Amino acid sequence: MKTRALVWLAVLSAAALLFAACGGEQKKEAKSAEGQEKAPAATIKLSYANFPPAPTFPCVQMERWKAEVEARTNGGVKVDTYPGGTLLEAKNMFRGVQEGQADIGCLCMSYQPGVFPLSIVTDLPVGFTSSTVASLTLWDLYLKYQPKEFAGVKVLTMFTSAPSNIMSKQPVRTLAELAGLELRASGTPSKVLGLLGATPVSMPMSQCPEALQKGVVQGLLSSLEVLKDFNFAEICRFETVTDFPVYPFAVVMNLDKWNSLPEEVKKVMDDLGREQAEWTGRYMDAHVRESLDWSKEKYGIEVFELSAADRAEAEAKTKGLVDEWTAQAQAGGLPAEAVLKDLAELKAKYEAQYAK
Ligand code: DTR
Repeated sequence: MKTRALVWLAVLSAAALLFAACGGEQKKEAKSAEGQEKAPAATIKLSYANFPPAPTFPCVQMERWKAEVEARTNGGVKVDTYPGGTLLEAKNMFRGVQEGQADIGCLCMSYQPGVFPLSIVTDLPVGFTSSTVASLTLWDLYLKYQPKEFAGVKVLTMFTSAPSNIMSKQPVRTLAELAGLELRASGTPSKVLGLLGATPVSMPMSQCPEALQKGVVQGLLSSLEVLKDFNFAEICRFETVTDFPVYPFAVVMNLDKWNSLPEEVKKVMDDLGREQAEWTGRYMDAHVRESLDWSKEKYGIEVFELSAADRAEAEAKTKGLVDEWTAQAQAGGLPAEAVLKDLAELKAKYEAQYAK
């Protein structure tokens, strides 16, 4: 009796499976017959790696991109996000994506000197005053020059941080007070600090909380939203607005993975490239203001502005970095002068368009 019941159960389950499978097929056919191309039949799963913790701006923009892609493909694409270096770390992000350890990765170009010889032009001291302007300038330069440093991947979007300012455990009211101060930075912003007499300690942002806690550094040079997102305001009670360089980022996809995607999915992602750059810039600029208010309210931080004389001195001392980049880029066969000219024109165009 028991055996017969089991046999029936098996027969019924097999029939149910067969029915479901046929139903699925019919559903698929019906869909394409109706021309509902938007929702691919099978869900495409993509992994997206990021190096800093979830509340920070590179991850906030990642979640926004995920939501948009999932919605615009009617759930045909599912993006699994990995913040906090859980899949790839800051320095192996680019290689990891090329090798397929993650389908998509968000990288900061300033963390890998020499790897992005053209795009890194945006982390020079060229006077960006907002992330929106710098992000759109970077994206347009990328589209125009299609630099071969990104030939091994599909670039989904680019954006930058807001201009860098000093956050410190002790007051830095003047350039003179920078002398010998150990500050965390990276890439060209580190060189800026060195030229101004500070002692730059280079490392990705993800290592900064520990370096601050352990006293390896007395502060950092970055955009001010980290006061809130990393709670740095608790330890760095003094901020100096210097408007030093921005840090450029790229979101890249493994090329084989990209080539395997259906055309309608590629279109959704291509359409998002510029939009995402602008969205991130605007989010960043607004979040810097919010973070400053929050830090004043919660920790009573003090904010200093560099004097006009100090600003002029900083500019004079660091403009050699632009010449250095120009010489290096030209030696590498890049049209450095044209890139700088375009950068200045784009910056002016977007500054006119977007009030700070
Ligand atoms: N300013 C760069 C980039 C950056 C700014 N905010 C964050 C937050 C999380 C990671 C990176 C960044 C830097 O200081 O590394």
